[in-house]
Amino acid sequence: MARPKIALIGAGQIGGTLAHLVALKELGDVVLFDITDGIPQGKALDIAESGPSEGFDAAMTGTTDYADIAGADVCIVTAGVPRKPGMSRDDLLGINLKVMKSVGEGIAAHAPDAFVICITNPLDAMVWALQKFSGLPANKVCGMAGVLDSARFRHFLSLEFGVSMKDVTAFVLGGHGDTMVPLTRYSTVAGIPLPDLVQMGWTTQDKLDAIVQRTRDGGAEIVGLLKTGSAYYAPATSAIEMAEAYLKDQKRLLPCAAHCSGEFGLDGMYVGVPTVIGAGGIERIVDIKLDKDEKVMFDNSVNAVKGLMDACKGIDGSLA
Ligand code: A3D
Repeated sequence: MARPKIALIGAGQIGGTLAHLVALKELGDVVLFDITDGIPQGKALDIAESGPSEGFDAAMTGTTDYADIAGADVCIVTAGVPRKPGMSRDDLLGINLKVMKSVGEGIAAHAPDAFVICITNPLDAMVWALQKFSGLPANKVCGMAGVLDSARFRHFLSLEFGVSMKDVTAFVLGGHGDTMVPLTRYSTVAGIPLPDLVQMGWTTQDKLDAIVQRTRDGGAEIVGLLKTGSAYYAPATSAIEMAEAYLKDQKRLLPCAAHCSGEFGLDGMYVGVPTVIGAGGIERIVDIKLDKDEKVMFDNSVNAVKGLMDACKGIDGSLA
């Protein structure tokens, strides 16, 4: 059977890291696409030359021609610009919306059957626009954010509790921005919910609140340290987890930006929700019950995403 074909649209920091991970995990052959000639070809050749040492045979191609992504099984989109210190994700909207238009048209023309994972920020509005521009089925287009935000939350919690990250599960829902919603009630250590761990004296409510806030600020913390761009190792790993769930039909239950039509009382918009990812793409949205406080936070986040969607409609009339 032929190896799966994985197209990476955008060969910058995340795109290059994605290509390396695909190769190391032998998930399939890679086509790295970018508008800047030389970068995708150079990164593809560099990674291919690590094959003999690592022992992988995945083919690596770099290109500036959309025709080369033909028939891709998965497309991961990072094309656009990242933020710099002092910028919010929302500041990227105007420029990245135009990028989503060209990327959507390229995918529609050459890889209409692909499972598409968008990473470009501001995430929830960009994945919504990308789905509209591409015309692909909504269950085949999703956004990566919740896996990363939850991984950051899990990392901070494992440090606080002194336990393996493997035993910490966490859910961060809502839009990928300052209003994201880390759900402490649905986050656990080996099944023990965080509020119970506070009662058991494993941590204090103040410390937990600080971890929640650090999770919300997780992207900005890295931007502040790097100064020249945003995070790329953990974002790439998170998207690979989603791609692998699709390619191997794993039915993973992962939070991601998915098209809600009825779930969580939403209609026709993308926001971070728990989903099941398998060979059918986003096979299910898990409509968990939110309590009063969680609902207030989730609605606040949804409203922030709606504001960005309205801004997109103002820029590009075809989205209205
Ligand atoms: P960067 O290293 O700048 O790579 C972006 C690449 O996109 C560059 O190589 C550009 O040449 C290329 N590009 C620009 N326009 C186009 C186009 N029209 N078609 C094809 N390629 C194009 O950025 P990065 O890889 O660090 O980040 C990429 C995106 O991911 C940014 O928008 C970030 O804000 C976003 N991001 C999202 C998360 C989430 O959790 C959602 C996390 C980190 C970064």
